Amino acid sequence: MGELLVEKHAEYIITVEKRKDDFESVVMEHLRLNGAYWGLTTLDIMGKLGAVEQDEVISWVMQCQHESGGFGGNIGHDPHLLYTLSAIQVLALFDKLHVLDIDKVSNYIAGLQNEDGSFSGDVWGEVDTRFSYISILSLALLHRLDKIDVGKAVKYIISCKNVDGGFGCTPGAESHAGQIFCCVAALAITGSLHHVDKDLLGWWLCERQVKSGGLNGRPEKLPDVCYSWWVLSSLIMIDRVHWIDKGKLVQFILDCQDKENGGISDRPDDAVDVFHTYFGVAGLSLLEYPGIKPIDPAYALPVDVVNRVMLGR
Ligand code: GRG
Ligand code: ZN
Repeated sequence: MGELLVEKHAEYIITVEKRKDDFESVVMEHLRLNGAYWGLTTLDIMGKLGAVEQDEVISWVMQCQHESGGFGGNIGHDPHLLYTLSAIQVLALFDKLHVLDIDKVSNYIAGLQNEDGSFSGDVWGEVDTRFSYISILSLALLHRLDKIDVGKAVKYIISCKNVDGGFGCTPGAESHAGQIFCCVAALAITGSLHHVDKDLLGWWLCERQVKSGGLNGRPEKLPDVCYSWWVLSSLIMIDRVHWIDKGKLVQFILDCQDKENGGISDRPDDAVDVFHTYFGVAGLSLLEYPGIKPIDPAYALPVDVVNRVMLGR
């Protein structure tokens, strides 16, 4: 059994944050605010957030805000819910939510709710249960859930439930672990988990574990470290995590580490990236791996940060 190479992963994340002109950074330019959330959350649960120049990050995050109140992926980019959530999460990590004009940001989010309770990701209108989760989580962190029709939002999410117990991106769309995470977490945050058939969904989710110990996102697909987040967090929220072999999943994640240069990949021997490094370390946190801070499966933030923001302690 190997071990989690905390120092190497921290160094990998910090250098990716700083490099601006290599291949990965160029490809990721338009998603930088997402990348910042994944990287910084990983550093925090590994106890390494102190290595980051906090003022620089916050000043850059605030420059990504658009006059509409929403955030773009980088300075000068168009606003979208995806980056707005990342901005809120990064500020929450640093205990800096007060720098936000809370009403302005929450009005932007609330303005994207549609008549049927669903949410569009931005002014262009794409509807997806990812955006329901993002809006609900963002407004919960800002203590502004009263700005939307939560009842209708929940009703829309339930209309995306399938006969296999899972959820898709829109009504009638196939169940996918990523979408299940979004729907289950949104229901958890709004206190609506009674709408989930826990045994049926738990069965579908635990069937995602394959021989190598890894999890896939749909039947017949390859295992991928990111499902250690999407599937595992969902199983925890519905109290069915004991239905998978935790030891084998820990081993699968550890086998996806780049032992030389740090970082975690989607499956053994592939190239590492910041996203899968988060999914691996956050997955290990959910599996109670020693030395890693607990992460909240619904808020996707360290439990101490969620307690500070939601309970004021
Ligand atoms: C704050 C944790 C957090 C999330 C923000 C963006 C978002 C909200 C949620 C995304 C949920 C989602 C749909 C995840 C799935 C991503 C993924 C691995 C898609 C790949 O799907 P396929 O079908 O790959 O291309 P497979 O693994 O099925 O071959
Ligand atoms: Zn993946």
